[in-house]
Amino acid sequence: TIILTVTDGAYRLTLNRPDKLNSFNAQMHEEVRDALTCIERDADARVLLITGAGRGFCAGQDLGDRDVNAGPLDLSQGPQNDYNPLVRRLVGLPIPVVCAVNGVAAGAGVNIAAACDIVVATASAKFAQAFSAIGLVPDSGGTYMLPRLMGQARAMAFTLLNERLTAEQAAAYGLIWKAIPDDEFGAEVEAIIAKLAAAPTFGLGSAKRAIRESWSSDLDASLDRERDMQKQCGLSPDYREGVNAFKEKRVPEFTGA
Ligand code: LHQ
Repeated sequence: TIILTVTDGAYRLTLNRPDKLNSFNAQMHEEVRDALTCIERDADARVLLITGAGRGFCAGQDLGDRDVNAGPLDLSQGPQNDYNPLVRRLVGLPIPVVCAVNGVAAGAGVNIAAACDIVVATASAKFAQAFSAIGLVPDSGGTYMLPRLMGQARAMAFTLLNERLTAEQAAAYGLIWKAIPDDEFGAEVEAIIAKLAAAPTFGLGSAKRAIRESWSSDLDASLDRERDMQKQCGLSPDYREGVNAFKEKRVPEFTGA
């Protein structure tokens, strides 16, 4: 239900249930878990790309895999066992996570994308919060990420009205980084991945963590964190390489360390 490849430290994870718009069932959660374990253990990992096969990115939970008429369901199990750990692991990965929204994203599919560090979408992609249409609250971090990314007015209307956003709107609202014309999408995603795979990964991972942690701290704590991280980054081989390459007017050769 997924395809995982790696070349030169660039991991590509493709959600692969295209006939169900890559919605999550138990099997897909298990395979994604295993993939993340593999990436977390790889000290040479430089970047992770998440995308979907076919015309959709991810339609959230597979609504076909539960019998809602068979008695009361405990819906906390999905977040507890599957979606919450997934979001925490994406946010916690010490490498950039790029989400290439290749088509429609709905429900948890939107919020998993919103948990990634750089999100691009094909111009034809659509975003739907979907949860409100079936009486649920946004999960997978949606109630946290959406107001922070889009502002509360947009997050509320997006959630409560369940209107579909175009990729252009999503970019204008700050939900994603940018919308890319469909015929340029593959090439531009590859260019982003190539750039990040050759980047000073330790510094990028530190910057990711600093920005993420700023959400729950004040200016003083952020300044202190930057100071401490700068100390660590300043000891990294890639810092030396970056400065030397700049002075020597050549392209740096970063190792990620
Ligand atoms: C699907 C799905 C789907 C199965 C499209 N499941 N088949 C966490 C914890 C606990 C419990 C519950 O949930 C969660 C997290 C969540 O994510 S809840 C929210 C779940 N997702 C949704 O409610 C989205 C439902 N889907 C839609 O609203 C639409 O399908 C979207 C907006 C994604 C796409 O619309 P269209 O482009 O018009 O495509 P479509 O509706 O025709 O769908 C294409 C096929 O994909 C279709 O199958 P079929 O056999 O008729 O071709 C759909 O049934 C299937 N599909 N989403 N979530």
